Amino acid sequence: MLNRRNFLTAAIGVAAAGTLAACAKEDGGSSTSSGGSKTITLGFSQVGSESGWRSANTDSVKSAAKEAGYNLKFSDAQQKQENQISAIRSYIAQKVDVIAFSPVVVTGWDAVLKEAKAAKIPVVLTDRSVETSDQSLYVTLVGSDFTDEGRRAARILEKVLTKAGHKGAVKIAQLEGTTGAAPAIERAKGFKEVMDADHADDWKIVVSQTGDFTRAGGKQVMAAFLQSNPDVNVLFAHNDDMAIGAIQSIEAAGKKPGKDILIVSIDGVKDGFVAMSEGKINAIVECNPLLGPQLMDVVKKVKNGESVERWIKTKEGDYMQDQAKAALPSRKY
Ligand code: GYE
Repeated sequence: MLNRRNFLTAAIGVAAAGTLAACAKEDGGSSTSSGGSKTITLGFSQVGSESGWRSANTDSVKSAAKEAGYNLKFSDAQQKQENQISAIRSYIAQKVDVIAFSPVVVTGWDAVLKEAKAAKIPVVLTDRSVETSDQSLYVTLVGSDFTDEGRRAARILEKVLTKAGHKGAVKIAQLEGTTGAAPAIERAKGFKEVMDADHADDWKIVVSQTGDFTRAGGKQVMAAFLQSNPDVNVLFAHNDDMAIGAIQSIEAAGKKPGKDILIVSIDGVKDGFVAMSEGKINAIVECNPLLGPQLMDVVKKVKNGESVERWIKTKEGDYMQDQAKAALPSRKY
């Protein structure tokens, strides 16, 4: 049911979609490039602007579209599924060539994706996946393997514990990403898989809650964790921004992040590397947000009717604290 707040947000979404439609006229949706071939119009619905990762991803998409000479229609859904649905509907109405979007949550997309299919507009998922029984509703996913990132986080925590000379029970607090989002579900799954297989006796997730992938969320939830579970000695945060927020609460509680509470997070944004070089985050599993160039490539292929792989994965690495200072200057996001 729509409560008043959601209704207002939905109304704003519709208004935004209307503006998009108006812009489409202005920037000429079906212009022709100098070479005579029709310019590709791409409608892109972004999740929001919740994290450093997301800002880097948005910049990458916009600059790659510009570089490729596409007509990009971009909208920010402010982490609201209903805003994404209205944006996609507006792209269908504008008859864009290809729709790409990074779905805020995994479920609830079938109806709008069927509308895109009926309009013969191919859909490319970027960054996050959806759950659907009809695989024909999207062409491909360009993005990371989040389950593997969760596994890598557990493996790197093994190294962090060894390095810190940690003895005794490992009491883990987990800051989850947005509830129902692919990276939150799959990172938790991958981490737990390694934990259950190899650390059933010594590791335990004592508290776990969503911080919505934001700094404010991480700060607030960590403060509550420290009240309810003052004995946690490890934090696994599903992204750097939540870890950075949590660090503020850990310090406010008179504890040392990176020492009293060992911290592993995912993303590898610049501020994460800064916190790591200051000794406050112990290790980071990289998740690459620079998906723009790969996305533009796929969009062109899809537009030309070429076949593409079902899942185009991104390459990424893992970093320990002692690598942070050296890696920092060359970080691109
Ligand atoms: O890790 C987080 C962002 O979907 C991979 O979303 C992305 C995640 C990323 O908000 O920082």
